[in-house]
Amino acid sequence: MKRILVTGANGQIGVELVPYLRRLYGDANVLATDCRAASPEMRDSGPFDLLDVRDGKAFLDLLSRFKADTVMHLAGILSATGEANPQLAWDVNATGTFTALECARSTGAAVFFPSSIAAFGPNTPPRMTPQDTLQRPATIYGIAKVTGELLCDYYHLKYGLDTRGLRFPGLISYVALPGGGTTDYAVHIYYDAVSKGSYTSYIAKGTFMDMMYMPDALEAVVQLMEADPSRLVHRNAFNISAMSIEPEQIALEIRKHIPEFSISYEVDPVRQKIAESWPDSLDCSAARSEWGFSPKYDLASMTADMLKRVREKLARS
Ligand code: NAD
Ligand code: AKB
Repeated sequence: MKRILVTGANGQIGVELVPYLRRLYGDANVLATDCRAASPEMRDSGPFDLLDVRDGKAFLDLLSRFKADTVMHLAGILSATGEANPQLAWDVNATGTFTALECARSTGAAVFFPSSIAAFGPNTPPRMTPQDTLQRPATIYGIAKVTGELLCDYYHLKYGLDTRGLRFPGLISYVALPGGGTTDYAVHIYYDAVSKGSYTSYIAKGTFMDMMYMPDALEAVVQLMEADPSRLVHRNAFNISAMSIEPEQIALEIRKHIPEFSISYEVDPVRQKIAESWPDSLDCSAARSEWGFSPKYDLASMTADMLKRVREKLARS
């Protein structure tokens, strides 16, 4: 990777991935794009252009003009927002991914595709979910993610495009708030712990989902994209996770830092149903053996860092 175009750069991942890539490859070599205007920090630290990923002509123009060798295709509508507007979710997530791949086919750029634990469904084996297994997701978001995974395989097989990707678990971070997903509770809990000392969870006690701290996710993206292609058996849709957790476990960990912290529950049936259709835990052995996936943060170290960073952030605002 030398020159990278990032779509959906203003989102939870993009606001951290773009600066991370700019530090590694040079500010001028990472073009951030989004359909929404950029923050001053994003705009001032390197090139930014407005791009709706459904606009193939504008996409190809930008990709060609920037001479990007890699597209990091982050633009998307997350699971809960997707269930509220399935047509929009399909349009952005599936049509947008097809458009990204078609543009990359025209220029020969490599493509990074962020799939999700949402690519699995209620009849997928839920514990230690294998890399290759049954995928019949029950959300429009998950259906579009499986479509993206299959399209990435297809563009590699048919056109030789260097397509790679990860199945992200819920990502926990303090820089930007998450954008309408089911796993968002695992970010909100830290903000409410610091600002209110309590949290009301929309996900029920005992509902396990995979999660990962953002620094590990950023490292995994670059590790995969820089990996020796001859070692990649799967190429795309690698299961990755750092922890399989449920709300009470996060609360317990927060109490080690804020003893008076309390958690209560007002379960949202829509997001609860989505959460129950996703795996409890993933088998990440393919990612470990094919490109050395090795996350550094567990629940304890992530919680300590999240509470410190959120405290600093809220004190500044
Ligand atoms: P986000 O919702 O925070 O950000 C998505 C960004 O895409 C936003 O800035 C939005 O403005 C932009 N966008 C939406 N429609 C667009 C369009 N038509 N054209 C261009 N930009 C558009 O999402 P995120 O958390 O940063 O996730 C990025 C990608 O990673 C998504 O594809 C998501 O499905 C995937 N992913 C995220 C997580 C997670 O926990 N954050 C987990 C698994 C997969
Ligand atoms: C969501 O909850 O929609 C995302 C994801 C796991 O894909 N965080």
